[in-house]
Amino acid sequence: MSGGSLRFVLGDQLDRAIAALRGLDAKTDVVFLCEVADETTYVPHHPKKIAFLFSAMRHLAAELEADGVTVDYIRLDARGNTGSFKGELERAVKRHRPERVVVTHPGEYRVLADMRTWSKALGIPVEIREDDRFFCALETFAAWAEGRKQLRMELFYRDMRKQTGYLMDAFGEPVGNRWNFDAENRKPIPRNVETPGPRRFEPDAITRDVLDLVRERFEPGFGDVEGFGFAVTAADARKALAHFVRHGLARFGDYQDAMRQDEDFLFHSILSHYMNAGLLRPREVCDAVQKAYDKGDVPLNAAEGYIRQVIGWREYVRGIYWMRMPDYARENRLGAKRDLPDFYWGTPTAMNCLARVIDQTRREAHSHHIQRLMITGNFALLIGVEPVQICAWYLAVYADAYDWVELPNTLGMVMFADGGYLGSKPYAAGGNYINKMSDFCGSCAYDVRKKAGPQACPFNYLYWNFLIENREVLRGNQRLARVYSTLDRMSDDRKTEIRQDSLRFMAGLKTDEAYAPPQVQRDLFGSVQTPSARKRKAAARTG
Ligand code: DLZ
Ligand code: SF4
Repeated sequence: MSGGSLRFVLGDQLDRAIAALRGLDAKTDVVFLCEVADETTYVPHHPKKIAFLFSAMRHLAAELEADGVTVDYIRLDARGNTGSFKGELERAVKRHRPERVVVTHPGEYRVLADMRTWSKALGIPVEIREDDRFFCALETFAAWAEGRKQLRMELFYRDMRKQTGYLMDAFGEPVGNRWNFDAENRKPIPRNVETPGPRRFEPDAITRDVLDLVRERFEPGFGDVEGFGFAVTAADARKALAHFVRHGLARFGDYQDAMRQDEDFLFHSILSHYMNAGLLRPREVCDAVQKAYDKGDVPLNAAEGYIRQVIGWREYVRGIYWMRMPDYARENRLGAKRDLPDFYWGTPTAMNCLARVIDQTRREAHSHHIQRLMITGNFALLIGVEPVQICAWYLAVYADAYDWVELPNTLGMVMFADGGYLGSKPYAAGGNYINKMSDFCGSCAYDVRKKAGPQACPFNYLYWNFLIENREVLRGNQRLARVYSTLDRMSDDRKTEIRQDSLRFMAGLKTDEAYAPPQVQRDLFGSVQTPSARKRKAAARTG
């Protein structure tokens, strides 16, 4: 090529209109994509997530080639694959001798830190373009946040509604005269409701090749590629969007917080992995939802609830991530240090809610926000799992997880490890909440109505134990004032009982080295160590 630009597209930037491809000159430029071992192993990603990304990458490459664009695509098993973005880029630059490299701002801090070294290493300019798939530019978010004592998602969201015009009337007021219909979105799901499930797609030849590779290289892992049915092209992702808008959206609002043990998806859209990888633009998703509302096909609480997730929460966590990194990844204000229990990686647990949600995660590389926040997240919060370990778990097991979205959601929202920067109170809950929102408790070995003793639902005493253990940090939180007054009124005997039940329960949570679950420790730049490796290193240092 010599002279043109090398356009480097990462695995979660699979959008024909991505910034790095803009102004592409098909005569002189080469588009570059690479499958690299580092990205597949820095956390032990779910095999379906790896298969999804590799297949979508290969499909994008094929589409571009069919349009006459020169594509240099490095497969994971290509000879000489160095296993890293930087190594592969260096080899590509030697092959093509471009004048410059053009990339889009990545979704993870560790990749940005690496990217900033590329120009020097390669001896040519590396242009890092803003990722404009988002509604709110990072600079705009920083300007919005500046000078505010406390950030509030709701205020950011209102500004985004005004800016985008979604669900706004001709007078600049929110449609329905209210900004937020969340209070109407917490209905328990009635029995015998028919749910649509996500649209699934039969693997084509490209996907079948990828599935073979993933089976060989990444199984056994947490989950497998059996039943793989994700869309892997923008065209199919659009069909999945249309399917959701037609069959799921109308009831998404009412039941978005509900959980059912025999239903994996209820009325959720299962579109986040498409949006986060670049197959769907958030704007086209919101446009489709707005259109369905305008046509009278879906109620306002459904349209508003959905649009809020996309233009509000999703953009808000991204803004916080980039404003607060790299320090954010190290936050641990509650001083939590317990190892993640083995059952997160699939060993049995008698707690039915956790067993079901983890099993679904293993099968589908997906669970919905309340399953993540109030089951797996709530439990990790209550027993005090070290934030870096639970963050790595979420990053690994969910097909839609990248650091920009996973870290604030897990470290901030779930673990309250940022001291309330992202959310104003910890989302701690006992068994009552889970029982109200699901049908898990009916088939559980524990009794959700019992508060104490070996048969009692562990969430019931762990909830109070969490408040006792973190009293110093949390007692001043206004939103916890009522629960702390209740705790203060409890007899000493009752508090002792709570402590004893909790200690007994936690002593039984084994973290068995012999099983060697792929637990991970991630340092600032993303290198990962299993606990066994950590312990071996520590032993080597002391011995
Ligand atoms: C998650 C992932 C995986 C598993 N593999 C690759 C890969 O081989 N090549 C690639 O370009 N991207 C991959 N990704 C997505 C990257 O991890 C993601 O682009 C960065 O973390 C930046 O968000
Ligand atoms: Fe979960 Fe407790 Fe209900 Fe069992 S009884 S499913 S542990 S909330």
